[in-house]
Amino acid sequence: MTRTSRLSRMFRLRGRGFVLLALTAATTALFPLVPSVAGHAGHAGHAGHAGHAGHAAPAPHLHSPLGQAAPPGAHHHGAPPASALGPAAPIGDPESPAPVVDLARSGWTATAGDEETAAEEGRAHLALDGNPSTFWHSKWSNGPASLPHSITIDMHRTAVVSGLTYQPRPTDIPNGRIGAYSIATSTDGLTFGAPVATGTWKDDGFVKSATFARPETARFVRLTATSEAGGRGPWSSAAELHLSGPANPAAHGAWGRTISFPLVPVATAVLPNNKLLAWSAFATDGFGGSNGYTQTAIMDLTTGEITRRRVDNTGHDMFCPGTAVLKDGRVLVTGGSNDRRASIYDPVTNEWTSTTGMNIPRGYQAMTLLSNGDAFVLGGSWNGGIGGKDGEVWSAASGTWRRLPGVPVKTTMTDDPAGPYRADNHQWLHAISGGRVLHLGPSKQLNWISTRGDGSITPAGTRADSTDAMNGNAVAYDIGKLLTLGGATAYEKAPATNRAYTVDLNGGKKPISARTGDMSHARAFSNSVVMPDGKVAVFGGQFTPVPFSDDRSVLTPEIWDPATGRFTPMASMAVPRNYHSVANLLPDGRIFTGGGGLCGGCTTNHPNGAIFTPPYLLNPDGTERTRPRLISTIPTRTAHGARLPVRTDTAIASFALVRAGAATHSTDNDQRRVPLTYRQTGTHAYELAIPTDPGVALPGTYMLFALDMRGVPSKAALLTLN
Ligand SMILES: [Cu+2]
Repeated sequence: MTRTSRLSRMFRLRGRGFVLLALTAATTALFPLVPSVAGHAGHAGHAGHAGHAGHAAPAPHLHSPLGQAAPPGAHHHGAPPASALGPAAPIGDPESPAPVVDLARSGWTATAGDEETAAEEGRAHLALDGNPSTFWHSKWSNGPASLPHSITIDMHRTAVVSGLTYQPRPTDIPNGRIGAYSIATSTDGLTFGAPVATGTWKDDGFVKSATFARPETARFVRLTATSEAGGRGPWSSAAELHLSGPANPAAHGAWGRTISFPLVPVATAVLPNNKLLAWSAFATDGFGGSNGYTQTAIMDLTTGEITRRRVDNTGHDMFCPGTAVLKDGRVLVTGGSNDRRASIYDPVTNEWTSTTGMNIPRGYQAMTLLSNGDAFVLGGSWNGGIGGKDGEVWSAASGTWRRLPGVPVKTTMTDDPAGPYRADNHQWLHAISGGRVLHLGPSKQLNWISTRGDGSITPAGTRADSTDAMNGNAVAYDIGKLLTLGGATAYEKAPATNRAYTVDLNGGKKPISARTGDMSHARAFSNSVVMPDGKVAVFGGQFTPVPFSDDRSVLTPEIWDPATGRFTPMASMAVPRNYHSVANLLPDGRIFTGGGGLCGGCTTNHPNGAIFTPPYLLNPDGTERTRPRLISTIPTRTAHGARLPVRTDTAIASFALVRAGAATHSTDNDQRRVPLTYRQTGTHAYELAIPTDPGVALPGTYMLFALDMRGVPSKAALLTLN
């Protein structure tokens, strides 16, 4: 039984009274999640308006409490909470957290008061088929049926429902977009109560939502359209309809408030001093040309303070770069808008310096650190000319680049219809022993790469039945084990997949690939993050990837469990995170998501972020679970093969190192999880074995987590493994 169905059964048994009680409790309980709130009392007003992120403050210092979960109803910005009696909220606020979870649609059916079946296929069930290209349409041929039109969902089980989302038909033809609407529910399909939501949706192609005046226990939900959004005719249509119910923090996690950033965080890296480095391009909200400077921002994860800074001294516009966390915790950034440049950020001195430029100019290339501390780069025809973006290696010792004529980019490319310009972008690279690398996508062909001498590349099979999966994700969730998910056969305008695969390198010569459970939602441009317990969380993305568009955004995160191979939906996101968005595991076990856009005056710029608290940290009432603590001082530096003594305040079931991530363009070749072997040396005293192989524990910045018997992680100790 899935968590969702267990939850709905719980609500079914206990009824509405329980839900209201739970929501009220959560309102007060969610606030104490973050100790920094009190310290920022003077900025309470600011935090309350963090959702108005479109107006990025030019001030260099912004204060935003971290991980602060908003209470249910906070998205109404002062209006009564959704559970209060009173007029229904017309539309949910798209910039703030919705404490809801998408209800699984399996077994659902739909009927309509009328539907077109002659001139086109417009039956009601097409609003539930998961394909936004097909849609329910009211009868229009041979004399159209007149407004109003209604469509009724039968869930075939009783559930607590608190909202509906409506996805209009594809934007090429707008006919039938619903304008004025009302929603009513029923337990028997015959008697429908007074409307639980009414309002008027805008005449555009974006996904719409309606929050009910109160959660309703129901089996049937009826959406009635009383006008066409553009007044074009007496029609109604719906590509997809979803229902949502109140989220249970212990099952679905919780979202903090939207945090304003002084730029669109297009690229991010987790730093060893508990800070998050973010940057955009020469501009905070747009890109173009090769301007020789970059807008950066550093978020202090302890205080929430965000410091903006324009970096000029490296002559490097670092938009659309390659990134690698170096063995000493510095961050190497290559190419992008200034396509040969290479820059290094040092978190100790807080300074950027230049290293030697690459031999081959690149933008949208892939990078990874190697087990020997050098860095490997491949691909990148987005800038500096198309094609020939063969491999090269940066030497940590000399700071110079060496071409690898034996590693041509060609065999790593996808079959993108746009050719090499798009086909050699964003490779998934996983460094292993001996300076070697597994290239495992997004092309369906996998390859072993050696970086010795002139280098070499040899085929390593395919990802089971996977197609090319450009702008999908690859995540190293265990030693020699990766999860790949999502992506599309082309960089843009091709349907994304909901399929996911495991790639296991532990078997010997060829990686073993297998299909695992499907995501509930097909997506590309998403970001995925491995958590200390080995589960993988995926955020954002679009059903069909289109740069600088939020059409068909997937707002439901999902968490994959390696033990079951299943994905579980999480609490809905408030802000779409698509092209140019990021996600990173933070040292406190929460997850940062942010960015999207960077398109100047467009409507899809998201100069903000939000922090997701995974279920493992939360009680059902939204309060934080008791976390194990590392009580001994952990050295900030350690070596391969070292034995690390650790004392904790409670019994520990497992320890894991998670390498600091560096994300951009749906790619993070830096993050990897390395579970540790250990022996117990006393009561709550342990000795951890740091792996001897730098191909297993790639040098760099790591977060050390201890997980208790219930799977609750400690806050991490940050250390550099070199
Ligand atoms: Cu880009």
